Order: sequence, then C-alpha cells, then structure tokens
Amino acid sequence: MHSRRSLPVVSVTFGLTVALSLTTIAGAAAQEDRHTSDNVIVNFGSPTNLTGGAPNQVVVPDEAQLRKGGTVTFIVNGPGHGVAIYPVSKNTTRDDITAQLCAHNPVCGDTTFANGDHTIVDGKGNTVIVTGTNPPLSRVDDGTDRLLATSTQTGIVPGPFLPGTMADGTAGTRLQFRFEKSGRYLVVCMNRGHYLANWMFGFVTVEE
Ligand SMILES: [Cu+2]
Repeated sequence: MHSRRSLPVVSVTFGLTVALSLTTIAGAAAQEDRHTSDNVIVNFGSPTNLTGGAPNQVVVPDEAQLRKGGTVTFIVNGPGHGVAIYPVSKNTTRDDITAQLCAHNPVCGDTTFANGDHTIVDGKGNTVIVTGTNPPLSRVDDGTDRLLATSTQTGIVPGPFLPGTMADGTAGTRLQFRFEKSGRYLVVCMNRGHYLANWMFGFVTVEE
C-alpha cells in the first residue's frame, strides 16, 4: 500500500524538475511547511490547566492544518473528555459554531442548556450534529457522517471519557487519526457541558 501510494509522488516530482529548479521546489516546500504538515499534535484539553473546569475545556490549537493523508495526534489533558470528528463545509467559522452554543457572558449562565436538544449546522446550513436531549443521551453523540467517536453510547450505557494528562504528571491518552480526504473537519468534545456550554471544539483543515 505504501509503495503504490508513493508512485504518483515520484512522477509528479519528476514532472516538476523539468519546469522548475530544485532550489525553487525546496523553497516552495519550506514555505508550505509553515502552514501545513503531515503530522500535527492537537491538545484536547488545555496543556497548562489540567484540573478541569472551563479553563481546561479548550482545544489547542483550535485551528490545525494538515496535508491529505496526514495525521492528527490528540493529546488528552484533564478530565472528562471524549473526541468526535465531523466533516463540515469549508466556509464554516468558529463564530458559526459558537453562535449555536450556549451564550457566554462571560460564561454560559444556562445550566440546562447542555441537556437540551440542539441542532448544529455548518457554514452552508447543512446539519452536522443533532444532540437530542439528556436523558437519555448523555454524550454529544450523533453518528451521522461522523469519522470518529471515542465515547459513544451503546444501548443505555454511555462510553467512558478518556483518561487525560493529570496534574501529577501522569500522561494522558494519545489518540492518532489519519485524515484521508481533504476538507474541513469539526472536532468536538463529546461531553455535553464541555462542548455545548463551554465551547470545547476546534477545526482541522486538510489540504490536497
Ligand atoms: Cu471535554
């Protein structure tokens, strides 16, 4: 599989050398590396605040860029997190998503919001996640078009959250996902309070 995949790369490189000098290619590649790469680390939970609560419930960076076929390694920090990945339209912004989550003033004041039924749409208005209510759905857990879910509910049993890096230095879950298709992806915490009330989500953009 690896050798088959590498063949087109060889022929593309050969084609480019006819038109461009090797120096130009190296320069272009170096420039591209500043924006995209094959492997990216994303902290799922703040790496500097491991005790939980809203300050921990962030994705760092909340915008990651990747080449097609590359991987994101999620390092889970702090308690109570589960990772889910959904494709969204390329024009979807962070503001598009937060506008549909619990309003912050400066934090979400509506304690029942996270247990309500919410439909999250992308920048084109297409439905991405329908949460349903809790109970019975104690996770953000819509399987439609989802690429990954670490803590999904089976029957009436909610999947456990992932062990995260702890304040005593205990290493948290390392979870690697390979993005085989270009596009834009929404990565959300499956913990209803983290995502719906405290906006724990980020994006991965995968380029050709
Ligand atoms: Cu979380």
